[in-house]
Amino acid sequence: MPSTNDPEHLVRETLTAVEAFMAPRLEASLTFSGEAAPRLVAAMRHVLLAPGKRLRPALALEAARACGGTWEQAVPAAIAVEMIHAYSLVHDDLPAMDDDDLRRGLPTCHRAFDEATAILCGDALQPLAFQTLATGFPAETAGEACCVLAQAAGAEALVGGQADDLAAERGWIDDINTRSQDEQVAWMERIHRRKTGCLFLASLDLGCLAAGGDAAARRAFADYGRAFGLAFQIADDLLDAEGTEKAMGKRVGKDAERGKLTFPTVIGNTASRARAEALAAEAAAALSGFGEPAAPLSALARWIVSRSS
Ligand code: GRG
Repeated sequence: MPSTNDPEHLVRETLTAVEAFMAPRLEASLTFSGEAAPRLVAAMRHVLLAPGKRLRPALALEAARACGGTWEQAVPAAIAVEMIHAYSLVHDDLPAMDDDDLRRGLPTCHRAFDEATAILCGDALQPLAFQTLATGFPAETAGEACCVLAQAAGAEALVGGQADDLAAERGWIDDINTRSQDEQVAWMERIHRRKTGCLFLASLDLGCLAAGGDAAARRAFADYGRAFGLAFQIADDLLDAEGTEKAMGKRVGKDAERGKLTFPTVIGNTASRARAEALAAEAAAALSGFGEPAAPLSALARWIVSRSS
């Protein structure tokens, strides 16, 4: 278990430990004994085992630990949220959506395989995530766990946020670009809360649920998660504007290319960075009552706004 007072070192240690802990478990989650199609399983392995940061598993595992539980208790939660995240990346990269060639430093799923296989790969990861929760959580909490993830992945969250984001980009709704700065900021926050934030919140909540965290703990993690999610997204916008393809393992500069609203384009780079840093501090403060066990999560909130990938 990571143990240091240097926040950056603590994050590096935590993410390395999460990766080492998760890798065999993610691999095992794709073991099928029946009739899964080999090309489909190869695509699922390509995306789920690709080198991501594993932020969502880290949130689930560390929330469980901060609630007095163990990483092991939160394994089904950590696997399930990474499956939903991986599917969303595969579908987001498709020609019908973002049409990207590079993801996590590797060819996107439809490039490595083909478009139909990539669609089916996302389709297969989703039910597997819910099966993982249904079979991995104790019977008393399995239903709630499935509901938490379903809400975060559905029409009012991940998919809804993505749909509204596309609608704005493709001009299917009023031109957002003509609205006031305040309206544009509110619009971006509403998109990001659903498209990115809800899955972070679900990761934390499932970790708490796995460890038997009480209602007060779950509320504190929700406060952390809301601030963390927006800070992450603002930092992601800044990285798209300022980062490199090599460091990011994906194409950068896409937002500007498409004239898309982002925090840097609406409020500027300096104000965006200041807002992200304030949100990171707010996230860390939300967990102050948990003391040392929440140190990795507090450090992670600060790190996501200073990261380079
Ligand atoms: C297709 C339903 C559907 C949703 C797509 C994931 C997503 C929603 C869009 C991807 C585009 C994007 C840049 C979203 C916001 C930020 C984000 C989710 C970045 C990727 O997450 P990281 O940085 O990725 O945690 P890794 O690869 O490290 O896991």
